[in-house]
Amino acid sequence: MEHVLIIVGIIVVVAGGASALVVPRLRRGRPGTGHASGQPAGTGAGAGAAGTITADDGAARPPDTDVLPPVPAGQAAGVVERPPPSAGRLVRLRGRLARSQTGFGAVLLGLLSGAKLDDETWDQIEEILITADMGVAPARQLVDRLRTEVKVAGTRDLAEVRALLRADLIEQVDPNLDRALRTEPHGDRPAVVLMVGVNGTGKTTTCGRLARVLIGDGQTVLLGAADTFRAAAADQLQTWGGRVGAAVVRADREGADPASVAFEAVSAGIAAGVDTVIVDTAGRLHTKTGLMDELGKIKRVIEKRATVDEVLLVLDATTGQNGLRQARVFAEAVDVTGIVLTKLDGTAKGGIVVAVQRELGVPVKLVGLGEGPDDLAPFEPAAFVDALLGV
Ligand SMILES: Nc1nc2c(ncn2[C@@H]2O[C@H](COP(=O)(O)OP(=O)(O)O)[C@@H](O)[C@H]2O)c(=O)[nH]1
Ligand SMILES: [Mg+2]
Repeated sequence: MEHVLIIVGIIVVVAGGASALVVPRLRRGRPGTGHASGQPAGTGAGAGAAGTITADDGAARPPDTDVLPPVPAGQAAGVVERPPPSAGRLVRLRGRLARSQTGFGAVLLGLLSGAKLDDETWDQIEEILITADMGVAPARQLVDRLRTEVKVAGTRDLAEVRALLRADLIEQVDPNLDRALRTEPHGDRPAVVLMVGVNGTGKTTTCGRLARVLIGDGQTVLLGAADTFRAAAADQLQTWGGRVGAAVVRADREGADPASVAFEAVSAGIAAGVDTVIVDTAGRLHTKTGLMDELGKIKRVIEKRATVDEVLLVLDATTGQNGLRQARVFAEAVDVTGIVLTKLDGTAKGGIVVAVQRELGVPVKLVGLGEGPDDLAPFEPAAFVDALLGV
């Protein structure tokens, strides 16, 4: 019989030096002052030491897994960085979006305030919106409305048409959706966030960056590496954990049962008293049915110990219609509670925000605007539209 070793690594750095901690109560216990963000992991003085916590808090194991007690990871820790708070990030990062939307706002506004605004021009405006992946129906709706508004206002003044366009775009993005991330613990149970999506969309990166956001905002976080398909995926998550001071629960080999790892991660999170457990998953598309079954199982197994508060679907904004098709498949298999739209820095297709929200009836909660550790931002409709328009 194969045994699955769950390795629990925890990296805790205390102010001014390094210290190992065994079975800590982490809640509200911040991982120390750390070091300035931007310093590369694994360099410099004051590196943290790795300790261990036990994932075995006496709870019954799920019947279909065979999990040995955790063993000390003993891995070397890098320098723990202190990420900046997440508030206002989208505003700071909007240059990334504006760069990728080359001409979108300028072309639209040029047409709207240009010499002639006839049927052909309105068709062009609609086409630009469709080309930005907004979707045909929302683009038509926006154009119909804007057309009426421009007529009623009786103006072609650039500032005025810009204000009308901005308001209509914000409405399409829907400022009333609840985009709050549910990451607050429930009494002595941590909040649980499940990250899903196909390979390469940015799940593992988002797990790490979200951990940074939460830790920067004062929470404690544990990461679960339930992508057991490739050992490199767990290593990647562990690197993120090491940088921000989040414990990581992982299997010791490729192909281990992902649901077991998820279960152990949540159990370890409860034992350690962290605020939030973030579980990374695999996204091999060629085994679609298997993948969906696996995600369902991961969720059910976690629910033996805690509530899954968020199922975040990570979508690559550059994949357009293909991404939308993926989203549909995932939404049928798991209750997606929020969308993370990555790689918005590399596309002129910002309209995908509108299309995917319509498709799934679920809000975009986070956006990725680069590959850097702090390039994940809470989504804000007005700041997003301003960036699209190149304000
Ligand atoms: N430009 C850009 N690259 C990103 C973004 N998010 C993730 N990536 C990159 O996408 C690649 C795949 O990310 P990864 O997290 O490993 O995807 P996973 O397979 O879903 O876990 C990595 O090279 C990331 O750096 C983003 O917002 N912008
Ligand atoms: Mg991954």
